Amino acid sequence: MQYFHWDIENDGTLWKKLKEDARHLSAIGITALWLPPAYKGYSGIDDVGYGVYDLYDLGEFDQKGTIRTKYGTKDEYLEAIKECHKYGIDIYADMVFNHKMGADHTDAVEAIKSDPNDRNKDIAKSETIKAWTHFDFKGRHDKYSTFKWTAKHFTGVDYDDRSKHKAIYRFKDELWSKDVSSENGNYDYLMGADVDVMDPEVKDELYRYGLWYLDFTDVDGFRLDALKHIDDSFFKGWLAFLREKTHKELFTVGEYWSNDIAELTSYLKDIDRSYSLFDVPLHYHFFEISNGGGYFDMGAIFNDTLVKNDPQKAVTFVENHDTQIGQALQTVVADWFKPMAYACILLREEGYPCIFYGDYYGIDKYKTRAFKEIIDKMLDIRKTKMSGKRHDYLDDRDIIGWTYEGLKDDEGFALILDDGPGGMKVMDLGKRNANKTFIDISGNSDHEVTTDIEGRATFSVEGGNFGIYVARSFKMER
Ligand SMILES: [Ca+2]
Ligand SMILES: [Ca+2]
Repeated sequence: MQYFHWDIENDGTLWKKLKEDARHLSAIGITALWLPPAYKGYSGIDDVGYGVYDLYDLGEFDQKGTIRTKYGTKDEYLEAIKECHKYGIDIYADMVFNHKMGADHTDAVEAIKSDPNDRNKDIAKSETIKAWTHFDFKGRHDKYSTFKWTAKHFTGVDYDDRSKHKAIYRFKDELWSKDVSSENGNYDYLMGADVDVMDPEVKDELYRYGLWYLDFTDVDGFRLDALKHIDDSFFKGWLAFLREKTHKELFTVGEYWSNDIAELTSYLKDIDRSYSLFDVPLHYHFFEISNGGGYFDMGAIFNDTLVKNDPQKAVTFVENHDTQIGQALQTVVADWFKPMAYACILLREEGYPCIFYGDYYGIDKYKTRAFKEIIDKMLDIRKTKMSGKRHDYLDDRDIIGWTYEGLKDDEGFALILDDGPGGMKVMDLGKRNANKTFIDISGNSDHEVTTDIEGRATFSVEGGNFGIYVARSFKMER
């Protein structure tokens, strides 16, 4: 589960809440949590965590007007992790290395403006600018690291404090990294002061930081931010180093925000498949179906997705803190389809599914719906009934479905999904399930379906709706 959304209250209680929630999360079947960036951001308690100021300040030092972060203090963070481990839940920390923000001073630097639409092109002569690139972290008093960031550790900025001019400035002695996304010519620059991850001093510091973080927090893996903007080779080396030093698996998933399966596949090749990626194309399918008025070809729902092409490296998700309502990449999956999208990631064995906090608990600020009840049911089915042979029926533009036959005493389940006007489908639950009665536990219908002597049955579904059929004897685990 991604254990945050963008608009969580900045009251510093998330780590405490997590500590109290750990037992429940474990009981419903959550095995790992992606937590938000835990370090101090430039906007203090308002910072979601992506506006990184000091990577070593996990809510411990009086910097940016606060000791705690949006989510709490360093001690509360460490306690929450400990409690999760007690219940067998792994923790993945969010690593934001692409940029830093809220420098303590400016540096005078020779810089050249890049064309915003083709950053390989210079559009002015070199000039001396005042760049916000000097970080000395006075409030931390050199605890954990004495490293001070200055202009030479960055490639560029988007503001000159001398002319008060906003533009994309590349430092004259630096070049944009080559192995980044080619969007806008070269997508090395995203925001803030762009960290030059290939600089030997920076590389040393970030390698040291990775070891420190693992030792200090005891996290089990990572979520890597903004990979389109960071040289392909960096994290491959960083993770290899940490895995070798710690002898741990360090499961890692990267955010490479692209809807193009070919781009994701080529990125995975470049990093020797050393970490997983979020299945962005699958998210876009969910978004399109939910806004498509039935016209999406449901039979093609998994085509050109990571979960189909490289399931072992696919982290599937329905929504995240960037796609949610009010955010930059807003591509909200509409409510009517959301449970169906969760069925697609939770009720198949391919991929590593990630539930969004905002979908599970709802987002108070926007009064969005909480899907806790139906997700809990699906998690139960995932744990107890997703076994045996699967029969796929991805063969129709509107109504699709699949069944699992189950193993031993279990009867498996059948799922039917429809983005169109409704109808029916014959599906096979296997001979082992002949002459059994199945009921819909989705809450959408009170249908009962009985299989024939071959284990087949006809399932019907209302327009734009779904059903999850389990044997009549099924009881929720809790
Ligand atoms: Ca960059
Ligand atoms: Ca359709």
